[in-house]
Amino acid sequence: MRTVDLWATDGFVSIPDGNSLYVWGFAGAPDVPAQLPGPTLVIDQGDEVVVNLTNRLAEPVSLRFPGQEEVMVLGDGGWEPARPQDAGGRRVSFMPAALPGQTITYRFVAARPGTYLYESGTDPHRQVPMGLYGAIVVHPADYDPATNRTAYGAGTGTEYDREYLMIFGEMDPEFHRAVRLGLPHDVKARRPRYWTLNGRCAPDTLAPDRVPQLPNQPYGTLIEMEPGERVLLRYAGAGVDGHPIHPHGNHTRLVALDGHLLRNGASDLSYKRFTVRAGAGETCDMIFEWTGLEFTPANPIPTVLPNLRNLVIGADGWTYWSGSAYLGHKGDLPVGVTSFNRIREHYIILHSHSEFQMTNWGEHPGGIMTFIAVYPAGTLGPDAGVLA
Ligand SMILES: [Cu+2]
Repeated sequence: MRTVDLWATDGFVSIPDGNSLYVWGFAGAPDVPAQLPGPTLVIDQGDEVVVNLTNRLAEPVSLRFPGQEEVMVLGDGGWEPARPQDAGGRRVSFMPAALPGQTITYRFVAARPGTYLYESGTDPHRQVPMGLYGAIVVHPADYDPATNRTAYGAGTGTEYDREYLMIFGEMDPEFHRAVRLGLPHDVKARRPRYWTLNGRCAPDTLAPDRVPQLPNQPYGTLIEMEPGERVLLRYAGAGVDGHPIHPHGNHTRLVALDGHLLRNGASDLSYKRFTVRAGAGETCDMIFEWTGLEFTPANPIPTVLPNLRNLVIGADGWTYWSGSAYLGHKGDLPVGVTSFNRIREHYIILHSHSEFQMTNWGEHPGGIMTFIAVYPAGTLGPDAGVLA
């Protein structure tokens, strides 16, 4: 059995344009601000999970666990099925809720491997966009981080070398301000200005996990890999909008939707796509591969240098490029250009193909954008891309 303690509370998140935004969210400890997204629950298949939710907000809050089985709530007479709540002939909550200051206890069985969301089941049209969401990753029964990294079990074609979780959302500052001040707000007037990847807006997405300047946005999304590796990308749509996501460099192979393996008996139903839409409430699991075409300076195959305009060299005066098309080699950069390249790695962009979602209140680049960093073989180490 696994026991998880969550607190529904409030806090602020940082935006790279210098703004900060009032949010609601889940915290993993008492007396700390909400974090965005809530703590990621990494569970082993078959585990019985007990979640204690303490409500520090001024209105009822509940938790729902779409995709999980045997969801129960602890009542006066013991465990009972978690049912929607009605009052005065009106549905007031999809799940039994904790009143302000109270604690409620849920239980579920993580019967199936996959990527899932957890989120508020009370006034979800307000509480989820305010930030009351997080993700559940269920590793299959035979998963072993040292010897058997697989999303859905050995033999399902979902073996991988590294895994990364990406939760998409968006924020409307007027709505957040209205909630903070207790002002009325018309949900139909919703107008997001910020789009988030693990609660962060680019370029903060590139910063490591748990950096001090983002105390309430602990999860970075720089994807790190070596050429030839299989990288599992777990997308979860926690917002209201759809987020069409693609990495450059290669297609991704979609292996599961909403925690369901795309396989029928012996027939593999997975397929490759360039852009995969992470819709509201949906999750997608994909395998990404990039080989670098094995270009080396000794290789007689001619290669074309990347277009300098695509590498943000020029008027901006900075780049992530090593200066060489060959992984692990350094080339010349124009005079006056600053390079953020560390060890002659390559960077591949991954972003929302709704290009306005790549902005922070109209300013590009921002929003849902990150990089896949491909390091020269043998340089990355085994610890990158392990969800613990
Ligand atoms: Cu693109």
